[in-house]
Amino acid sequence: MKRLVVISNRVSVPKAAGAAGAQGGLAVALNSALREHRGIWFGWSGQETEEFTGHLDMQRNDDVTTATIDLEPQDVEEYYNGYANRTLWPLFHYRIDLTEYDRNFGEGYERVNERFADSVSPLIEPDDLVWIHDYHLLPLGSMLRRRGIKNRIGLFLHTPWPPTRLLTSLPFHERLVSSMLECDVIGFQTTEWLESFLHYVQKEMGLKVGLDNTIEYNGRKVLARAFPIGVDYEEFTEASRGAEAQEAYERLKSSVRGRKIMIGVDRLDYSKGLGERFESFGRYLGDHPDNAGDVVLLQIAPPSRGDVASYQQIREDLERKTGHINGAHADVGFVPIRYVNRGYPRAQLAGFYRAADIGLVTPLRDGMNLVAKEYIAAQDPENPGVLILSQFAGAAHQLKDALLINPHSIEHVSEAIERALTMPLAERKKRHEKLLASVREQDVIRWREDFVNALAAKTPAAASEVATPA
Ligand code: GDG
Repeated sequence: MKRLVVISNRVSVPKAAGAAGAQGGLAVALNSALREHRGIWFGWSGQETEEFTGHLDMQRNDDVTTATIDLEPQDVEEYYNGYANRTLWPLFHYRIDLTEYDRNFGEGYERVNERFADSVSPLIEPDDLVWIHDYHLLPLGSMLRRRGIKNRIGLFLHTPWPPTRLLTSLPFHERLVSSMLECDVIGFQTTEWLESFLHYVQKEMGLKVGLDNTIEYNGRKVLARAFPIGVDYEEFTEASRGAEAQEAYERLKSSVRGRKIMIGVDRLDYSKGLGERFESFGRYLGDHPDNAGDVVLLQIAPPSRGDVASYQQIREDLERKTGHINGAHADVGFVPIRYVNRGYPRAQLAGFYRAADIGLVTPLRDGMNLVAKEYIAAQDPENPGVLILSQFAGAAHQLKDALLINPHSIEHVSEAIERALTMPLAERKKRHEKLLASVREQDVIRWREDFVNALAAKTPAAASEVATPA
């Protein structure tokens, strides 16, 4: 079996055997792929150094080798806080109003990608499969090619791909996309983002796309395909039945004293539609004064990217909105929105999901959204809750039995809350059964097997013959 070299902005490994449950599904999936393929995971350590030295910190941990580099403060400012999170992230989430174009950001982004290429190329052996992740590293494949790397290279984008009309507002957009086309496989979360990408390469670059979704570029064929990411179904359902989850479940249930619970779990990010979500709940409370004391929204929102101004802004907005809605609808012994700016261990999160009658997942735009799938996986099939899901999340392509809503319409979301709260058990079970089948089938293991098989240029038939070691 070929060795796998995974490259992402940050590297996440289990601290010790058995600690995998504390991590996200993506880290779990990549770790298991790396163990199976005896691979290396390369990325930024998250640490800063005064002057870039290229020093590689190599560690072997639970059968996975990690290699990390430190970056200079200017790199972090221009590449990570700058081009990645102030230019590409908002643009890829259709927020052209928040997109900042600054030449220094672009230069920092290229510089750090070159630094990644310099540092990782000596680790790549001739037969290795190279798998690059996400919007931080779009041009890395081309930089590896310039260093003579002839291996199969894949790139997977975890975010949406924007419509051509938005993308063309990015200075040097064609250079960026051309650099991506040096990879052999380019993966997207859904066919929607894939189609946007194919539209761009055809209309803006005049390239030919075959019926098999291969793009002809410089005499080579590049496969572009959708590989919808999933959750680690086994791990998550098991966690949701464990003691830690049960304790969290009971703690939450007893704290609401018989009231219904809605849950939201999101990194504190403007793409997640938290402000609109709070307003929708405020509308529901206003429209149903008789039921207003009967339902609580638990919103878990660990802060992220706090160095970026738009993230400080959203935090302030949400504090104001929470205060406003709670002020209008709270009573002695009752507060409608519990807004919590901290993270919880995964097992506790699973218990909270299971305790919640409604999962409220209302991003304005999201590549996939794993929270929607985790909520489904954690439910009790005999008494499942209802998922209210934004039509603009990649997950909506798959989870069609959720209550799909337009998150911009507070009336629409408020009506969906009412519908979910009053949905009969039989309908809840029927919907959940279908949703669960889809979450179970399209899990994170399948995602990475499909991608790695495409990267290894195996046909789907051949891929299904590959046994997955336990
Ligand atoms: C990007 C794309 C795509 C959240 N709070 C806590 C916690 N989380 C975990 C959730 C979930 C993960 O973080 C968030 O994943 P999402 O998919 O919902 O969103 P992004 O972070 O924006 O992820 C997205 C994803 O990449 C994967 O490709 O689906 O579209 O934007 O797993 O559970 N985990 C713990 N405590 C928390 O408080 N332990």
